[in-house]
Amino acid sequence: MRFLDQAKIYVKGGDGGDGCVSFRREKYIPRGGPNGGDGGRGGSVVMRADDALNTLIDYRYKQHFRAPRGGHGMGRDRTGASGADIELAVPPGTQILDEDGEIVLGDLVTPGQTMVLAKGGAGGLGNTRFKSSTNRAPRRSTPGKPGEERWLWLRLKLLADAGLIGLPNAGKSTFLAAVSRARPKIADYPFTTLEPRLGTVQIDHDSFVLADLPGLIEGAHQGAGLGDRFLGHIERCRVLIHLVDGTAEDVAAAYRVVRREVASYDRRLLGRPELVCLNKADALSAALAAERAAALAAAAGQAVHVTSGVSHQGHPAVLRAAWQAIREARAETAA
Ligand SMILES: Nc1nc2c(ncn2[C@@H]2O[C@H](COP(=O)(O)OP(=O)(O)OP(=O)(O)O)[C@@H](O)[C@H]2O)c(=O)[nH]1
Ligand SMILES: [Mg+2]
Repeated sequence: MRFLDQAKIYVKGGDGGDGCVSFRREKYIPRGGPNGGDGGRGGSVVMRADDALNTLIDYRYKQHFRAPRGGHGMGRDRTGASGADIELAVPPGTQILDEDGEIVLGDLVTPGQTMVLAKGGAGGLGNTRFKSSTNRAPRRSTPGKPGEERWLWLRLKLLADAGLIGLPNAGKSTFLAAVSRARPKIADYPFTTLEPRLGTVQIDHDSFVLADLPGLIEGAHQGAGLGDRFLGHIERCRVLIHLVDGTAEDVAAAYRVVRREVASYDRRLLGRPELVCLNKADALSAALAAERAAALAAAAGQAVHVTSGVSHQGHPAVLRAAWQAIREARAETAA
């Protein structure tokens, strides 16, 4: 399994408008000269990197993009209108590959960067263009050129630095929404999140990519719930942020279920840096939060963060700790 980071799309530039055959018709001038205008150029399909986006998920639902055609030329030397370009927004870091997914045609790295995917066709020539000393009344014009068309693969190289794990309903999507511009679906029932979602988190002057993952239940490694479809994703995260719903009676048990599933999938994942959070603290009294945080810390064998996706309590501290751990993990991989 991989993140939703590739998509195949079809793009077509607009066809050019046709050139026009027309002659001047004026009173008292029996044979007016040619005045057919040129066709307008077709619109192009342009791709633009937009940092408000972080997945290619939109391109799973809409795959075909056609720019409008150019207007046809008209009499009285009027040129047809150009077709407007259409712009497709993708997250920075998107690569554009050929139809076979083998040749990289372009790389949109910085926000605002653009690339033309399919040029619109040139407009045809009107008969005015064919006037010559030997042919004063040409009946000739050319049709517009067809717009370029092709299939392309989009691939997003973005990998999640950190992943949110926990039981269903622990508040993972709420956490991601609170700390990034991502807008995952949030609802009060288990398995709201069916696909991983990525968000870019800004902390101080740094940023990292955080993945919201589907909830995990007992037996997940054998396929229960969304099962190992989900577990494969956490392999790609350098750091795990483990949210435990603080309103649950037994937070230690909730923590252990998730750890057991992670371990059954791949024991090596237990060695991943993990930040543990007692979440939904806003729904608890201070005393109860402290008591549950202590129980959770004992189960986790490390200090825990007390957090809330509602009040944002604890978020800066968790994000800073996550960034620190990501930096260390990156340094290790680089070494
Ligand atoms: N009081 C309180 N409620 C929260 C908090 N975070 C999430 N919730 C609520 O808990 C419910 C589940 O939240 P989600 O963010 O969808 O939980 P999730 O972990 O993404 O759930 P799945 O995607 O199903 O695994 C929603 O009704 C949220 O409004 C929090 O910090 N405090
Ligand atoms: Mg969710």
